[in-house]
Amino acid sequence: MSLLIALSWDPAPWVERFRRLLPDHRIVVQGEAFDRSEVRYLATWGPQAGTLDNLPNLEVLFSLGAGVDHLMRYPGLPDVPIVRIVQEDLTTRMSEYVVMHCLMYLRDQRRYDAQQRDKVWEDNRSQPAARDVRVGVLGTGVLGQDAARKLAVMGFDVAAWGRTPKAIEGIRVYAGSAELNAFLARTDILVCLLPLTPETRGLLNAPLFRTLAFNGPLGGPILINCARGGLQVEADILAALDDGTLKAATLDVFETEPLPQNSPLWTHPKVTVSPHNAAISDPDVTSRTIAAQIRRHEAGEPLVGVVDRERGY
Ligand code: NDP
Ligand code: OXD
Repeated sequence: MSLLIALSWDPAPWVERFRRLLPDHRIVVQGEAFDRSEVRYLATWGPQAGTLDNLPNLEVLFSLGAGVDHLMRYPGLPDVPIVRIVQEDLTTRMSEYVVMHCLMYLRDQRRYDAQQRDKVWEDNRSQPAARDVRVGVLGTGVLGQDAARKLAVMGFDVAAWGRTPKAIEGIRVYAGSAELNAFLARTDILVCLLPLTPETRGLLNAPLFRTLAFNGPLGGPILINCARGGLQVEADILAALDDGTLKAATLDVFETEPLPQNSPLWTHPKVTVSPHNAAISDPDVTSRTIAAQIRRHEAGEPLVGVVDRERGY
């Protein structure tokens, strides 16, 4: 019985961990010779063409991340349960990223970074209170809910938007396209934690930016996208930053990754860039999570985090 590891990065740290955690399973790596009929499980990120083909006894396909858009676009995706990462470690990392960037904007940290570089001692601005800053979280799933709750703990005035209505204590929840504009109109900082699907592709575009609140205490709406680059239209973000529709943007994800050297986003003074690492899948925690799922599956218990293939997330 084999677990196949197929990654778009160095598999060695994962192989070593899985061999330790699953000594009764053969751990094989894409690119080496192995018997494809022995493969029962596949742990993958960004599989190349052919990786998922001809695995007649595959039982479960594990995404090494929370998102599964990298699998959904695979032609001829095997008809087995697709399981994504749902784990506290990843969720906590994402909420740290979201809270950190919201606080950076609240406290105008980019300005003080620049002032320090120029040895400028200047504090002549008013300091808005978190309670007066309306943060809107796109996504009421695992990551959206946790980020919304932690932002509320920091005192922000938080709302969230999802596909279906949900109750999140202390958070006003909007749902569906009918309530999107009302949600945007009360949003000073927009945080995107939606999956990339055919419905959400390109959602972060010029008309959406124009609907955001313009009367907030930060001097204009701010975008934080830590979900997927395919959700954003980068030309619209740049135009909105340049004409003042957006005050600033923090982007962890991009239409093309790695972000091309010639992208104007790298050097735009209103843009903060990070290299798609808002929430990594820590190898120790993630390999333990997947090994536990395999044990659960083999004991006849249900898998956690099974993706709805119809919805695509
Ligand atoms: P979940 O599946 O738990 O949540 C997805 C949320 O999006 C749900 O609230 C869902 O609504 C909502 N949603 C989906 N489609 C629509 C739509 N068309 N309109 C409105 N709402 C919609 O996902 P997670 O919270 O775990 O993760 C979210 C995404 O974050 C991942 O898909 C991944 O792309 C990204 N990510 C990025 C990382 C990074 O480092 N940059 C790390 C980890 C994840 P409903 O519940 O009503 O169906
Ligand atoms: C994920 C990611 O989906 O890291 O987990 O992007």
